[in-house]
Amino acid sequence: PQTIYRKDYAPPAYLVETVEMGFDLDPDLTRVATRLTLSRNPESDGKSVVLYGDGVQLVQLRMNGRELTRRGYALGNGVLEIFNAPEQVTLEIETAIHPALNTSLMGLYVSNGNFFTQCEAEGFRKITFFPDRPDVMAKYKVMLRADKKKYPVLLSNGNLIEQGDLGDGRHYALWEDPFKKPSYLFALVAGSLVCQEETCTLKSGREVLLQVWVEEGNLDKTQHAMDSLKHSIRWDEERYGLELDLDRFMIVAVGDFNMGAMENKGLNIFNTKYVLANPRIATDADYAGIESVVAHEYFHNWTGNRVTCRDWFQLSLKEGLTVFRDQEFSADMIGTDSGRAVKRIEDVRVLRQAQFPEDAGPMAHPVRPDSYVEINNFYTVTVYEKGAEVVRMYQTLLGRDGFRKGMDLYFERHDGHAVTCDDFRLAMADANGRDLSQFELWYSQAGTPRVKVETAYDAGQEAFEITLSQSCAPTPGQAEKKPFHIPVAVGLLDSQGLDMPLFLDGSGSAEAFTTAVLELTESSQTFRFKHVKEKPVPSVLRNFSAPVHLDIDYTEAELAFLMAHDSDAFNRWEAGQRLAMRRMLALVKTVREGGQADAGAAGPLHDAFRATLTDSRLDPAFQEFALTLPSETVLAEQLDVVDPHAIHAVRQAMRRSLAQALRGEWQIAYQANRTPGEYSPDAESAGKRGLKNLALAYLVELDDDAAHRLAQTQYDNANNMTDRIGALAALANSSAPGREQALARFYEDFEQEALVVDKWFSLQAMSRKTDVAAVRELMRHPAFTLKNPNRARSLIFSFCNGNPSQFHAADGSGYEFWAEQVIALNAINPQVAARLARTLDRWRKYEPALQQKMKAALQKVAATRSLSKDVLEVVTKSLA
Ligand code: DPP
Ligand code: ZN
Repeated sequence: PQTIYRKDYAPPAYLVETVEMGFDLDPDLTRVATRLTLSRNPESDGKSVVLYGDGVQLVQLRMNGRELTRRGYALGNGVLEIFNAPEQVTLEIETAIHPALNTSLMGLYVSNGNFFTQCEAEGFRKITFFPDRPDVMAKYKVMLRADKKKYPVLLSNGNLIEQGDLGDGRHYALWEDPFKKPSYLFALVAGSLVCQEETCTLKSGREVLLQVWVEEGNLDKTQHAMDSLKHSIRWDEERYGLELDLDRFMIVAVGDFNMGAMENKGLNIFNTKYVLANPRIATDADYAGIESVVAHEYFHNWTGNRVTCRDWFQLSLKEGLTVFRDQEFSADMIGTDSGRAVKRIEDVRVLRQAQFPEDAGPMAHPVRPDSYVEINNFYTVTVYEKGAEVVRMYQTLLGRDGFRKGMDLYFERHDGHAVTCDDFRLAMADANGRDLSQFELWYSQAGTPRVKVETAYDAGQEAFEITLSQSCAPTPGQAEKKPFHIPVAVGLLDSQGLDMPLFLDGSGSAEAFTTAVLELTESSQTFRFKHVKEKPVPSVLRNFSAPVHLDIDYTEAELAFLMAHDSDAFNRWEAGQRLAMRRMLALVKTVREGGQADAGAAGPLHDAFRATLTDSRLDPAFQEFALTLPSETVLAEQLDVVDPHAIHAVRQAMRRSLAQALRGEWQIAYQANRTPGEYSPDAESAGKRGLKNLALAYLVELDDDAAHRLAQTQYDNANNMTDRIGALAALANSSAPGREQALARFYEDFEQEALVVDKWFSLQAMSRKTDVAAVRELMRHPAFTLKNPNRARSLIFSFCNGNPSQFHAADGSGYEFWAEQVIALNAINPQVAARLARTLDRWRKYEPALQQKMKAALQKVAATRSLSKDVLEVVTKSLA
């Protein structure tokens, strides 16, 4: 397959002004008539109209009123080219497609009898031939025609202009989108759906209609999504002065969806997972996920839709920025300082768990990639989450007000246009009179930089020096890296644990502050603080001010001190993680050398954890995170050679020793954090449930009668899904007598709720008791299917990515299973298959015996015939 390079970008030869489409919807054969008006692009000297089509049958093609025969155009490899076209062109294109056979879930497809579309990134070309690239923006008018009984609801982007009967049992609806948009934001929905609707008054006084569309029977699960939408609208007005520009905003839930959701103009289409919630079926995490995804897609209306990407290499322009915006929104929705910190910890955990490994592996790519084979493979944690960190760094460097000025200038300059990451950076720089040219390296260099910290205190001079040195390991195609522009937020603690006033030498500011943002721009730089009355304990990279690895030598006593006193909650958490990590890595070494995973000697860690667990001033949500050990994946990242069994054994031993040593404290925390009464998903109650369920999970590590009873009682009495699933997960990991019965009962109780059945599969897939054979058995369950992405993810992905000790079975059976599933999924849905293919991309990091078996599995997939370019790109790069 062909590699596409960023450097080859050329503007399109023709621009599209208007698009009129007529759909005759039928699951077996849908006819699409498209009428385009195009004109030559003054920015190009090309004279060919270039259209893309993927798997669509061309029925007829007319140019300026005349039918074009095969002599008038060339068609091959999904490209239709009309040579030497006139200045102004009207094209009439008729295509035929087969929605019911479309299992890729890209383009127009059928889910549970209803029609849906997904056009990002290049799905529109599965509907008709079109200049399907984001820098071609046009106004759309869309006529939908379908059987009235089967498809009573007909939706598309923008405003409903007209609807009526066609007489033959069919009806129609005509939609018009007043805004120019790229084709990836096109959407239609047709089917039997119902909606919750509300009106909302915008800041300007304009009234808008908000709708959440779902299948019948789900109207009791839409309120939270609706509330989240209203909160998002309000927040974007207040924080960024951005108002909803449409009269109607629709969200539609669909059970078969490749991703989380999609920001089609005025008609967002969502995975049901990010819409449907009530206390019976949704956990606290589900509620939070819905709130953030609803916000994310809504925020795209400005950052993505009004200002869009020039080409797909710029994907992070909209995604990094919009993730940053949804992160800030969620933090504001919690509202408290400790809530904000907890949200930050959560986001950094995701970054370390998923993005740091990506950045260190064979698929590593810059936030703005230079090349791709399949763009769908670049909807990554690097583009999204690291991209959001890059946007956050502007705010850290420029301040909140400076960042807002940059946003205002960005919209002033680029509203209605398709632009690049450089345009965003320049808006930030120009609005603040700053030179941000070095900052560009965050977009062009892959890899996680490493910042090393060295300090020196001079009591005589009352001076404290911090020397920061940066480096970045090679990544594919990038052997040498230039120094990044890294904001490092620093505080100094005195012996009482209080923040010292900071006087940074050369900063020119006489004002005392307690956190300084040091700007590291060279390989190595020394920063000097004056008037430092005693030797401080430095708190470095506060609030995780840059997406880097931080190498800093602390004693265990210093870590315990920071954990107890740092005013920066993020670094309090970080200190605890470092303390635990240090112990665990030492134990892994012992185990690798043939010793026992005896965690008994972890005295200082126990003391520190005990202090956190019993400190009643702390926010329970913070306690939960602080008392959770670094994950097996995060541990693996710290090692040169990964032995997943040693890591698992150590983490388990550590959990058991913490359970044992703090048994009484866990029991007290369990009782103290009950949330009796009616369920509410608010952050405070959710935090308590989180800590309570963590206490339960630790206690169940003891696997004794008392713990079993506790879990069983919680299961029996639960009035919400968070408590129910918390208890079930605890039981599933134990040898409790009620384990099997609880699992069976859970299924019976929730058989009708697809999202809960997903949880049931997922929980078993990740149970330490589930091996490859048990997963194969679960695949034979009547409720299992590979065709539904959520279901495939719930069992297959959960096992391969979320159950390392079983997946990495010494005999390689996990890898064989993985290869089989990648191959099976490849034939159904390449995008989902390619995601699963990523599971083994870090195979070179494992111990030799496992490495060989992983490589064989990868080679097996690579040698499969009719591999999609999605999967081919992943396995080829993994083996390279
Ligand atoms: N553009 C979508 C999103 O991230 C991806 N399907 O919101
Ligand atoms: Zn997005």
